[in-house]
Amino acid sequence: MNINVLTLFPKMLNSSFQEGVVGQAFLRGLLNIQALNPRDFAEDKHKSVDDKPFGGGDGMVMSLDPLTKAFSSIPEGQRGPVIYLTPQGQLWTDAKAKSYAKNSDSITLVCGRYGGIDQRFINHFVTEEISIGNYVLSGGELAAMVLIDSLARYIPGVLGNLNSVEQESFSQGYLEAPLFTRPNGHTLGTVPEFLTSGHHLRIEQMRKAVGVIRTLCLRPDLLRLRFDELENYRALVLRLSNQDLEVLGLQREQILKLKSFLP
Ligand code: 6GU
Repeated sequence: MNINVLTLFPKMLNSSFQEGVVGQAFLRGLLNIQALNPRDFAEDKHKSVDDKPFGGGDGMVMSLDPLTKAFSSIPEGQRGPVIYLTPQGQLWTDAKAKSYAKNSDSITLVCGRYGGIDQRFINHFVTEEISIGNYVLSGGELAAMVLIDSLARYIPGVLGNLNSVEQESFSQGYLEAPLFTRPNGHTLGTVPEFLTSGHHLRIEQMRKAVGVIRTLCLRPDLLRLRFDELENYRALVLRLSNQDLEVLGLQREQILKLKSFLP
């Protein structure tokens, strides 16, 4: 996948493709990230990229020409959907990440700075406006990095095992069970008994049960599950010892009260 990023601060993106899973994808050529700086396309002697808004008001606006020239320097066949990162956009989701990764060979991310960009650029070139959450960032770069990271995980070959994406919270509609590693016995607690039973079917069933109940407690908005299934999982979790419940971060009282919940 080709990702073009229009940004006044291209160096900000470096950390996102020099480290970790995205960095590996970049090195292996699965992901090609290209930053374009409107400043390199400014034609006046001060290389200015912003101006006062018509009609007055606080702050500056990114100028139309440097941005448009930077964008036009991307060959037409390599632009793909054009996403403008702005707090006014629709919320980014894992479903959108999956859809872009699957359907687009190229995408272009436009990072705003100052008060925003000239509306005419949006009208003519932008296909979707995206926000990453209900807070304001000083520019779109951090949001672009969030998009790149979440997209990259859905590019075939980026994660060693595609199952590990599919098995995550947002894909399956419930959170994962807590994880533990050696040592088993520790002053901070003992690993739940079912995880050390060696019985793979029981482990998978209990992990799902714990994950579902945990979702109901922590993020009921994420849960996608039939009500009867849910009742089965609750019963399984209630059979755990108090010690196991505690180390899993669950409380019997709270699980019992979940009774009235309907998804
Ligand atoms: Cl995409 N941009 C900016 N500037 N602020 C944000 C955002 C984006 N998403 C949440 N806050």
